[in-house]
Amino acid sequence: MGKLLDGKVGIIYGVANQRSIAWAIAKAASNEGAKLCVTYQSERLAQTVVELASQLQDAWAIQCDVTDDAQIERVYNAVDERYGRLEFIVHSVAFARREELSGSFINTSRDGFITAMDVSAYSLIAVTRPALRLMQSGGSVVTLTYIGSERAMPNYNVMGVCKAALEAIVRYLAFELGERGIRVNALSPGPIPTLAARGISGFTQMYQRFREVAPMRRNTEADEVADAALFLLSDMSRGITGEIVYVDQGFHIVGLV
Ligand code: NAD
Ligand code: IMJ
Repeated sequence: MGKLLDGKVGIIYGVANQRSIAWAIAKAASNEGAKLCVTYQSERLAQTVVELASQLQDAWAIQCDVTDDAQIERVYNAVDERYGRLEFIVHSVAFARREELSGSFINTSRDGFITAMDVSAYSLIAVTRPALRLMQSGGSVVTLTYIGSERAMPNYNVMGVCKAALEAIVRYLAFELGERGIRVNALSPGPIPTLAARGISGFTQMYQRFREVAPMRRNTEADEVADAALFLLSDMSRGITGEIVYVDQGFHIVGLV
């Protein structure tokens, strides 16, 4: 009793390993009493993610490539069968071809643009629409964005454009789903050394620079992103929708970096 997400049913998209922001959110949500379905992109990740999910109370893992509507439908059918309802969704998914994330933005290919947009922006619509039938008592949808959506940053390139689209999608979904009691928000963390960040050219340098210029003079931790997610997923944030919440040690307010 008294837990933030007691008895709520949620789906978390985008667990790849123990470093994933989605995994930090899964752990935090589970500790607050949520029943969870965590999803992973491909068979290659199955063993890791099934093993991670087994560490949680009342959680199971299922494969879902968010570019495939049939796989998304399968996830909701499984949730329907098990619980018959859904209270929240966490969308923590992004992908662009590696060659689009270095070098000149002007060389972004048509194909690379479409792929990145499909996986990283459109998928929020794709996973929200079929969830509506299960969200009869309202709900909360949370996605993950990055400040590269509003500021031009080295190497972020097409992903910056995708995050700008994603943030606009958050507002349009919030606008439309508000009357059903469904809220839609985004978290915008500072750089965290996950699979999606390590190995990116210049990441280590900018990770270190971040700590020098952010008002709080330290890096962002996945656990503090997860705690902010708990707020957005719970009734504590019942008056908030269409919002972008920065979990970045104040980095976004600084003018001189
Ligand atoms: P991560 O690599 O652990 O997570 C990204 C996830 O996207 C992976 O689980 C991957 O399997 C999944 N994915 C990619 N293509 C997919 C597809 N077609 N179908 C289903 N899943 C797919 O890295 P992360 O840092 O935890 O990233 C999670 C989210 O956080 C992303 O949206 C990312 O843009 C955002 N974010 C990350 C940082 C950071 O510095 N790490 C900062 C701000 C925002
Ligand atoms: C990613 C690229 C360039 C600069 C970057 C990042 N900075 C940060 C990230 C400064 C913090 C991480 N980030 C916020 C992302 O959204 C990453 C998305 C991403 C990462 C990869 C790496 C592997 C790959 N494709 C990817 N697609 C999206 O092949």
